[in-house]
Amino acid sequence: MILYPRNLALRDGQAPVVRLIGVGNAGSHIADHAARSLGGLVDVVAIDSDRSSKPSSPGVQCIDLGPLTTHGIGAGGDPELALEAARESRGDLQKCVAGADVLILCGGLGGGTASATLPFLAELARSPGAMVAAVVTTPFSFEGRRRALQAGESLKALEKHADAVVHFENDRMADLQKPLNNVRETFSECDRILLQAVGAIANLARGGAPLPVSRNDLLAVLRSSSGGFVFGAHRAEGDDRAVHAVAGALASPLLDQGRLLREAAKILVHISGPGNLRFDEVATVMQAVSAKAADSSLLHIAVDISQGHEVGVTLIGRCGGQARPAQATETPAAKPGTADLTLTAEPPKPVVKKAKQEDLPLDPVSKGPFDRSQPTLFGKEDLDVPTFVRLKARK
Ligand SMILES: Nc1nc2c(ncn2[C@@H]2O[C@H](COP(=O)(O)OP(=O)(O)OP(=O)(O)O)[C@@H](O)[C@H]2O)c(=O)[nH]1
Ligand SMILES: [Mg+2]
Repeated sequence: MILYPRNLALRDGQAPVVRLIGVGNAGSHIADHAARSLGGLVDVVAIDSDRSSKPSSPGVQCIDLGPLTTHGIGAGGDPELALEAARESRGDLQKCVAGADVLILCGGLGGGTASATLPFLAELARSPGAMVAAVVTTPFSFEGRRRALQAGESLKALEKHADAVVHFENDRMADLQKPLNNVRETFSECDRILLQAVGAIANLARGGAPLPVSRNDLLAVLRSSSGGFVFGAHRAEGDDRAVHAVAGALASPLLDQGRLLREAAKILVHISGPGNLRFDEVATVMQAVSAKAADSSLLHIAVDISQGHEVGVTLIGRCGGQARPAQATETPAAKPGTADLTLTAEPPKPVVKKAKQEDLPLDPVSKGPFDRSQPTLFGKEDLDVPTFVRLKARK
């Protein structure tokens, strides 16, 4: 039996309020796309300390984070500064989490704004009692050790405050792309995967008819923190739409041709389709998933009648005990589309063998929870502190 500490019961007869909050540049980007693709079915909010990264979609409510602290130009990779900005905007953030039954918080960890604000928001959401799921990325290894550490600290704090944390490694997602893809294609493919996951969780949390997934089931799949998150989604229309949709979802590189489903203790299967979705199509999907899953795997099914002509299949699961090491640099290079692509639910354990930072005789400056991060020093300048902050500091 699973016990849930939070009251997840809905007010009688009311649809759940699902709110997606994107934080920082990457989070605002996701919010922008989600507002278009989720078609107003969920509230979408973007929060950033950088006014230049505002989403263009009219369906997004935008909140400027800490305008007095950051002057609207971002936190420049500094989570301490971003935390001050979040504290300054505490009232706005409190209003932002109020009244939601389910909050989906997303952003890229490793910089300042999202790293500091996402755990702050998750903690604020505790008192109204909303279910809080975070969908985050951790930095590419080429972004340096400091960002990896900042992301690791933030991930730990998120795991403390959120009900579920789904963690995608940027390295891992980039490994899935064709090596010859240009940078823009690689990024937009990473964003597409993230958006699919965020959209699927939002749709599942919203419920649906005729067969909604209970949020306890959703939480049971999302929250088990021991293993990796596995995910696949596909849509198809026309003849054999159910066959093609489930085949596409099972072929998702994030499921390694469905192999990882066999290691998942719990799998959530969400099938969406138009009003003429047939019972035999649902059965076809479930049979195809069952054939790839272990006999002991617990399948949760949700069926949602939606607009349009397509049948959509989304698979979400957790692998028990198969989590790959968090640092991609510590493992052999993955072959696109064929490697062990389980996305870890564990915080990264940054061990960078090559990085050697000499100690310089500088005055120690407290960085709070990020005290253990290694600065990138050149002369007496910390290059991780953005130029505008360094210049201001010298005035
Ligand atoms: N997948 C993906 N990851 C991104 C993208 N942009 C940024 N990231 C990741 O997100 C991390 C944080 O970057 P931002 O979102 O720009 O940072 P922020 O939260 O706005 O923080 P500050 O700008 O430092 O205040 C980066 O280190 C990247 O790893 C993107 O377009 N796609
Ligand atoms: Mg930013």
